[in-house]
Amino acid sequence: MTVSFKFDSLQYLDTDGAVVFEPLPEWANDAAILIPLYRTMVETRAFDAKAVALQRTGQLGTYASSLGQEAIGVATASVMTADDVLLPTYREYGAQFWRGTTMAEILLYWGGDERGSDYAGPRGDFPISVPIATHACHAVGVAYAMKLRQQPHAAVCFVGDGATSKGDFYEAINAAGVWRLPVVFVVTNNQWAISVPVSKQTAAETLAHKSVAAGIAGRRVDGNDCLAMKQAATEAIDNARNGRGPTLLEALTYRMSDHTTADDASRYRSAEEVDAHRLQDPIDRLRRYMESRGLWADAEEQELHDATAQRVEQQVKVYLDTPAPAPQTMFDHLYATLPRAFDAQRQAVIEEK
Ligand SMILES: Cc1ncc(C[n+]2csc(CCOP(=O)(O)OP(=O)(O)O)c2C)c(N)n1
Ligand SMILES: [Mg+2]
Repeated sequence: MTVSFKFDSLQYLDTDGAVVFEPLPEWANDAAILIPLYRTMVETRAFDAKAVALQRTGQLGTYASSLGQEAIGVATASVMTADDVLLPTYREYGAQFWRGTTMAEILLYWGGDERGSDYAGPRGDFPISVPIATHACHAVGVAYAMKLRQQPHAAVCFVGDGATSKGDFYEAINAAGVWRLPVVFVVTNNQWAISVPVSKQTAAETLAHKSVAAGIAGRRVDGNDCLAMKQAATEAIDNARNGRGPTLLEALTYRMSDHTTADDASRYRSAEEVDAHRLQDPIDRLRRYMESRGLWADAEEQELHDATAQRVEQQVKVYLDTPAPAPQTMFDHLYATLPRAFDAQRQAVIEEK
């Protein structure tokens, strides 16, 4: 017996920003909705370029770029309330900026300063999870607490395509399904897990198919189409908040950058492949769409770029002007009470100064 499931991908805009699927959501003509989305994507990209430059000039430890993936985080976060909880990976700055985490905090984080994970803004949000997929289980815990407290909130957990191969991910979607938890797993399918392409990662037809075995809703969306991304996230988060269960939302995109500044992607993929994906750029697509509707023009574009450059510089200054933490603070957040075995090490670090 053969059983098959089909997951279409939601898409409204083609690569020129022309509408290919209707009806559009009502808000798709509303400049007050679209411009902040566009602005945050542009800011995220400007930040990204600056962060890479800081790393290349020895002013940042390492950095994972979100180039080309900006729509996913920004559009999803735009649907969240302050009481929802974000559990990000290391490539979701767009979502974090939308929610109030600052560029300076992200720079501190990649500069190796723990204070960069102590967000002044969204206090309930989780820090960046570099361990792959472990935070999917934390998202289940967060959502379980929301359900227990009968709160109409959602936990939103971002993972990569590679993360969906981890046991933590399967355990998380299984538990989310059986307990019908208010959680959305946004799978950022950027086609690569460092040097491993999705085709070598799974035999599943799509990553959305993984929802079937967990008994949860599955959806695919063009993650470089900001409108489609916002609409799909709206439905998934609304379902979570209103007791209609979890969703696995597979957002299709492409990792335009190296995996991190410690990687050289030209060793395992061709320039032609990367170039082909430039056409899909989420920022260009939304801009062309807004221009075609008379919602955006060159003068506003220039103004935004100037303001963004200033903002990024100001945040870089905050980062560079922050005195480095004392070396012994590396022990501060390891345990509630530091085990005795670490006392000597901590003391040695203090004395070495
Ligand atoms: C538990 C764990 N195992 C291995 C790694 C090393 N590692 C860092 S990133 C990565 C690939 C992740 O790929 P994906 O989930 O697709 O996310 P992307 O980097 O593409 O955003 C791996 C294996 C890690 N950080 N954590
Ligand atoms: Mg990936």
